[in-house]
Amino acid sequence: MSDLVQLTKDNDIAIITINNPPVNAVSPGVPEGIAAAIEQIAKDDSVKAAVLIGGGKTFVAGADIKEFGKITSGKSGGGLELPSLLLKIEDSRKPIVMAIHGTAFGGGLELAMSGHYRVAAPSAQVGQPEVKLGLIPGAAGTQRLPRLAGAAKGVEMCAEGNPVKAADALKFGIVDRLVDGDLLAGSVSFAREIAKAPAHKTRERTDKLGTAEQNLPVFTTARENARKKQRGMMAPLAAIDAVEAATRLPFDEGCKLERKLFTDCLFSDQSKALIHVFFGEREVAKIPDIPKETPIIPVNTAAVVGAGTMGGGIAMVLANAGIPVLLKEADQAALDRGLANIHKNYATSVKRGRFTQQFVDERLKLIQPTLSYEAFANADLVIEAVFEGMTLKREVFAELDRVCKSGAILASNTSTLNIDEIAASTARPQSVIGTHFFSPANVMRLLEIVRGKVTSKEVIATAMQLSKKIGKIGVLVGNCRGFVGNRMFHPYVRESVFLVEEGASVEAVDSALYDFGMAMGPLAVGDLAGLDVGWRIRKEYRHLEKPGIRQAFAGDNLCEMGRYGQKTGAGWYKYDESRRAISDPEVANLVRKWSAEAGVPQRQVSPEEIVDRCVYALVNEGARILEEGFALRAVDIDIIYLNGYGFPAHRGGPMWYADTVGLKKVYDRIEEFHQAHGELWEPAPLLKRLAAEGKKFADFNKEQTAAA
Ligand code: 3H9
Repeated sequence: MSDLVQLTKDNDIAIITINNPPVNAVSPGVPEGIAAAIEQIAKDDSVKAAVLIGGGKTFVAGADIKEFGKITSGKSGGGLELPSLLLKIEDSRKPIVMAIHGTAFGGGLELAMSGHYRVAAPSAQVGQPEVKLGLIPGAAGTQRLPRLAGAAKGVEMCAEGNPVKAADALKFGIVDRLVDGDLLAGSVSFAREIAKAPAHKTRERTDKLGTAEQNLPVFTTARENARKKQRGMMAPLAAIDAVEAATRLPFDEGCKLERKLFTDCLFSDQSKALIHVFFGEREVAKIPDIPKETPIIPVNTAAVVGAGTMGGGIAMVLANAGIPVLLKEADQAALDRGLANIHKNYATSVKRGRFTQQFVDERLKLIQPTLSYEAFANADLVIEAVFEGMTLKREVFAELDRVCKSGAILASNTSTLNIDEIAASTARPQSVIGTHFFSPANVMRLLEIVRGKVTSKEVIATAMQLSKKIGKIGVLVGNCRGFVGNRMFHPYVRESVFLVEEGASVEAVDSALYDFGMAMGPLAVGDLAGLDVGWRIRKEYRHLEKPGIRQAFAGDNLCEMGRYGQKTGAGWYKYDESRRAISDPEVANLVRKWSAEAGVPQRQVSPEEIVDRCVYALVNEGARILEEGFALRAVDIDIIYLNGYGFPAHRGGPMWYADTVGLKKVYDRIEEFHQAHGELWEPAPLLKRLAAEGKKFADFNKEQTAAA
C-alpha cells in the first residue's frame, strides 16, 4: 500500500482512507494505493463491504492538476490511468461505499461514481469542474454521470462545471443518502446495511439515459448556451459531445471518445492558459516579503466614506461578508440617494435569485447610514470612496487620522492617485493602504491592493486576507500612476482611438477585440464607464504631456460635444431607452472630418492589426510595470486583467498570451509599430531582453526568485 492510502477494518467493513493533503488529489501513488487496497479486500473473507473516504477536510478534489503540465511538456506525469482503476473498483464483488465530505470534484466525483453506493455529508459538494481548466472529465465522468443523473443534468454539470450541493446531488440520484453526524460511522453502518445486496455497476445502468429523441433538445440547448456563455472555449462543446456519446454509444466506446476529446483539450493552449489561471489565482495571495505568520488585524467593524456608486457598492460587499459598516455622506440628500441605490441593487439580486429577501434584510441592517464621523472611533477599517481628487482625499484622511482609533486600517479606493501623498496627510502612513475596487464593486471580483512606501506588513496581510473574506481576488500592486490595471488600460484605449482616427470604424475596433474574447470592445467600455472620466483626467495632466507626441483627439472631441457615453445617451454609439448600443453614422463622419483636419492619413485596418495594436499595447506597458516592480509577477498582471478588465480567461491574461505567441514575435510586431507610429511604441526593455534571450515573462519571475 502507498503512504497516501491506508486500509483499516471495522469488523466486517474495510475502510480505505486517502490521505494526500491538502485536497486528496489523485497524485501518483493514490491510484496504486487504492488498487492495492481493493485487491486485499477481495482476498479477505472477513470483509463484507468497504467504505472509501478522504482523510482531512475533503474527499478527493480531482486529478492532480500539477501533473498535467508535466504530461504536456513531455516530462512524465501521472493521473491519466485513472479509468482502469475505476473499472477495477466497479468490478469489485464486495460493494464499495464512497463517503463524501468537502468536495468530490473532477476525478474525485469520477472515483465516487465508480463505487456501488455514495453517501455524503450534508455540507458536501460534487461537480465536474474540468471545463474551468479547459478540460473535460477524463475518467468516464461524461459516461457515468448521465447514467446516474440523466442526460440533462449530466451535460449541464460537465459543460458548465458548477458544483452541486449534497441535497441536490441526492435529488438527482448522484448520491444515495445524506449522513448527518460522523460521516465515517454513518458510512460504515450504511455499508453493513447494503453488504448483502447486489453490487450494481454504474456503467451498466441505462434507465436514466433517455432516447435520442428526448435528448435532442437537451444537447441543442446545451450547445447554444455554451456558444453564448462560454464564448470561444472549446472544452464545453467537447464535454457536450462526450455526454451525448453516452446516450448513443455503449460505455466502452463512449469512454474512447471521451479520452480522445480529453487529450485534445489537455494539449490545447486554452487548457494550458486556464491551468495557469487556476494556479495564478492562488499564487497572487503569496507575497514574498510577507510571511504567512504575519499577524492579522481583526476587522469586526468597518466604515465607508462616500455613498456614491463605489462607496455604496463597497458597503454592500462588507455587509455581505457579515461586517457591520457605517456609511457616511456629507449631506442627507446624497446619503438618501446612496441608500436608495443600495436598496435597488439588492432588489435586483433578489429578483435574479442571487440572494433571498431574508439575507438582504439582514445585510441592510448591517449598513448604518450617518452624516458624521462620530462613530468612526470604533471602526477597525475605514474605506474612503469620495470623488477622485487629491485635495478632497487628503482632507478626508486628515479627518480620519483625527477620529479613528490607533491601529485602524485607513484605506483609499483611489483608482489613480498617489497613495503616499494621501498617506502623508495623516500621522500614521503605515496604516494607510489603497483598496481599488472595480465597478460595480458588489459584482467585480478584482481588488487591487496598493502598497504605500511605509504601509505595514500587518496592514497588507490583513487587506489580502480580507479580500478573500469578501469574495474578491486581491492582487498586491505598487504605487504608480493608475497602478497596474489602469496604467495598462490607458495605452490600450489610446490605441483603440488611434485606430478609429486612422480609418477603422468604431464597430470594427470593438468587434475585433470582442472576437478575440474581450467581454466588451474598448470603445463600448468607454461609453459604459463615461468618456468624460478619462477626458477630465487628461485635462488635469495635460501639463505633463511631452510635446510632439501623438495625442488621441476623437474621444475628447466627443466629450466637448456633451457625448459622454451611455449616461448622456450618446458617445461612440447612440443608445436607446434600454441602453442598447446603435451605430451612429454621425460619429463616423465627425471622425473623418477631425482626422482630415489633423492630417491623419486614412487606410484600411485589418481585424488582426486591431487586436495586435490594442493587446500588445497592454503587453508592452505590462512589461514595464513588471520590470519596475509595480507588479510582483507576470501572473499578477494576468489575474488583474482577467478579473477587472474582461480579458478572456482561456487566453490566460495579456502576459501569458504574449508568452504563448512568443516574445520574439511580439517584440518584432511592436518594433514594427514603433517604426510606423513613433515613440509611444518604444519596446519595453524587459520585453526586448527576454525576446532576444528566447525567454518568457514567466522566466523573469524565476530569475527574480533565483536572485532573491
Ligand atoms: C480532473 O480531475 C481531470 C479528471 O477528470 C481526469 C483525469 C484523467 N490538484 O483552492 P485552495 C491545491 S481535473 C493539485 O486554495 P480551497 C491548490 O493549488 C481537476 N493541486 O483551497 C492549493 O495549493 P497551495 C478537477 C490542487 O479550500 C491547495 O491545493 N478538479 C488541486 O479554497 C489548496 O487549494 C478541480 O478542478 C488539484 N486538483 O478550495 C478542483 N486542487 O496551497 C480544483 C487544489 O500551494 N480545486 N489544489 O496554493 C478547487 O476547486 C479548490 O482547490 C477546492 C478547495 C474547492 C478543492
